[in-house]
Amino acid sequence: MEVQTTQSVIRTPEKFLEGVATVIGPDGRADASHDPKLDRALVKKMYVAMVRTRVIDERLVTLQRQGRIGFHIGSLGEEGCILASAAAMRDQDWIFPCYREFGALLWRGMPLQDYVNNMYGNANDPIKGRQMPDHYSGKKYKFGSVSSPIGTQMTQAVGFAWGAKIRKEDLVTSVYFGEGATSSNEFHTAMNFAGVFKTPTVLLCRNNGWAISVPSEKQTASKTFAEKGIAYGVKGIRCDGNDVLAVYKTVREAVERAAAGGGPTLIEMMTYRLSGHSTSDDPRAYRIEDEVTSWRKADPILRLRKHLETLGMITDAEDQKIRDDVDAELKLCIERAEATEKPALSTMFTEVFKDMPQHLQEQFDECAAGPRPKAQH
Ligand SMILES: Cc1ncc(C[n+]2csc(CCOP(=O)(O)OP(=O)(O)O)c2C)c(N)n1
Repeated sequence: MEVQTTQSVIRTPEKFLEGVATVIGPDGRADASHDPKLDRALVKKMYVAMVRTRVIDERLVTLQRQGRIGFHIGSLGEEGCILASAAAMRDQDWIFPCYREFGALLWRGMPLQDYVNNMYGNANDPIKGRQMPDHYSGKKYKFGSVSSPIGTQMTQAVGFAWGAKIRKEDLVTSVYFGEGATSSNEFHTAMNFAGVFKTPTVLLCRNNGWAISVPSEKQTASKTFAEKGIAYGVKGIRCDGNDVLAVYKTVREAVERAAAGGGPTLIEMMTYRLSGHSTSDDPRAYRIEDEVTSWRKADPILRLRKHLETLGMITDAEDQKIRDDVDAELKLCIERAEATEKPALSTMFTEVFKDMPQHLQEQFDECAAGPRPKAQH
């Protein structure tokens, strides 16, 4: 059956990226005048991480469709801007995620098994199933917590950076959000605070064209999202979000500026959400397939692969091995996660307060006693 969409304007990559500076050209070669000349091992590491993220993402969607996990929200098509920006942060810096950034958390060192446990909410889930799948966090990895209400992470990242500045720590924070989140109160609060207090923060707006069913041109009357920085005295820059070298360069410069006392930067990373919003969404109801097809050709993984080819740094066999390796590792993680018991009932009450308050103690006791006997009628 033909599905009627609500979309009227198709944004091809050419249209969407008009005037945005890129580094990797269509032939895969880096523009010498903008090439950040990164260590080749780092470029390869980013590629491997992007492919791993893609393979994991696709498998998690399958698991959700099979009813083995309840939900997944992924980063299909956005791996370039997510991984390159995470790679551009220094080890001591903190990252505050939106919800599509599991690739950044793995980049920071969280073992894949821990992430898979989070998807199952089992007893080994670092947050013990207290949240939905894909609501990860990782203090150990200097990685904030995913929170469902749009935009909350922005004020957290700015506040955290302000605290670090007061304590004179050499620390920068970055925060991810979609262009839809620029319509939230939190965006304006965070931008104003960051501008006034010159916090060392890099605000990473993933402009992926859509906020669920709302196209980005209906999100604002501004010409760009980056220019929103002007009103707050915050530097705003756009970059090609599917060009790993362009993202790395832009973010790294912003990190260095922030660390040197130059204040915050708002970076609009132009990219595209190739999948539905989440596994709960069917984008065929609101967007035209031709748009998606045009963006498949601008896939950040294909783009970086072409660049690696020009450097003689990848072969088909090697590429296949990266995919096979993550596939095998993932299979094992899933097997283990499925064999792990659910968290104990008591975990609903523990680890929140140092001393459990009386009202929670009463609820805990009631829960532990099991179901109440049925009332007699
Ligand atoms: C305060 C609040 N309002 C609405 C929602 C429902 N919601 C979840 S994601 C989303 C769209 C966000 O789009 P965008 O910020 O562009 O990020 P993207 O999903 O494209 O990465 C909405 C409206 C929510 N989670 N929180």
